[in-house]
Amino acid sequence: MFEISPTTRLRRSPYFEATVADGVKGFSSYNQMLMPTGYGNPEIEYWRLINGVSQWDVAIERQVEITGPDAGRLAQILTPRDLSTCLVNQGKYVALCNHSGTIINDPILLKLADDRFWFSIADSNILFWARAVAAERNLDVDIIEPDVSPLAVQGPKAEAVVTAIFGNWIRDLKFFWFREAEIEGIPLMVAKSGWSRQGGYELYLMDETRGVDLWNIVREAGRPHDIGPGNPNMCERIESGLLSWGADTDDECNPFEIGLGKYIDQDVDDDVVGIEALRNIAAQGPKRHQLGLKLEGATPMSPHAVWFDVYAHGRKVGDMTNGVWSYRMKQNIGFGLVSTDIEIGQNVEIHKEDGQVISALTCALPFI
Ligand code: THG
Repeated sequence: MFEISPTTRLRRSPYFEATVADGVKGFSSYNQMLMPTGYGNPEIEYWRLINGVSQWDVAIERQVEITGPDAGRLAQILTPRDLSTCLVNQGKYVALCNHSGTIINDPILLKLADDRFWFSIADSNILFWARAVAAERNLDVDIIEPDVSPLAVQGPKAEAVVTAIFGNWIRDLKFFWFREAEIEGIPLMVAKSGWSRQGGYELYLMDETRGVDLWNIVREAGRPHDIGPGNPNMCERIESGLLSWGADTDDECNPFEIGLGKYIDQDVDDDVVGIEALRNIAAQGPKRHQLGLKLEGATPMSPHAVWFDVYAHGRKVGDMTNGVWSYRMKQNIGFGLVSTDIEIGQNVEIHKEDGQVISALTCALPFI
């Protein structure tokens, strides 16, 4: 085996020591940071998320903070979702696209004030992108990566845990809304959100020196509910049809191909980056779409690092972008990014990189 050599370019989360103390077994890299990927027992970690409550170090979801007189203008220029109805303390899931309409990130946008926004980003450099667009458009804004590090509390018992920490107002938070709070002198934003469909909250820590303290507060509050450590869960998110930008998308992927067309408002102003290309794509109809794939066989597949070819009628029709053993469905499932002439309920073949061929049935998303 080999190990990942330390380098200051692979940044550590404020929760790093706490995750090591809790027995983290693997890391991936995301936004030039180490992201925990498991604590040694994927099945226990999965059922804890489905039936209980789990705490995740997701500091890798970095914030791009835009402040200043033109902050709202820039936020709208960067996304083809209409932000005119977004209120202070509200979040929205948005697509960021380049000038060709290709999706380059899928953040949650948090509106902190009329002149202050966070893009809570997926794994691509939006700090550079936002600064470049702002400079080209002569906008009066400041753009930084602030000291903000989310900790997710996910699962059906998350509400009880987070309410025990902060009080009953937690129960009134609407999905993607957030509020500023403090616990033991630790400043944070509490949002009702998270990358699972099991319900939960994200605590946006705003002081990186207090990461271990916050981790331990959550663990203590969660003790009566058997909380344990977890991480963005590959199996649950595929069952639930949640997108992983960069894993399920390629360099030509547009929002209409991956089920995000509902977040593209075609009547936003013409100065929104990519809107002209997106209007054209919408008019012509996308060439690919994302479908579920249910694979034959009862041998759990391991996570794979390459896309598999999807074949139908003896020709390649697309890719299987991610796949996983579903503990609830008791079969291997995955996402297909395939030609739009492949329909729901159709048989296809998955050609793995080792030459193995597996039959699969296409289906609608989400699986569950
Ligand atoms: N939390 C925070 N930042 C993030 C993520 C997160 N940044 C990167 C990445 N995750 C963004 N991706 C998603 C994808 C889907 C959802 C959230 C973040 C999501 N989708 C819901 C759905 O599809 O059912 C709801 C979408 C809606 O109704 O608007 O929750 O996890 N801080």
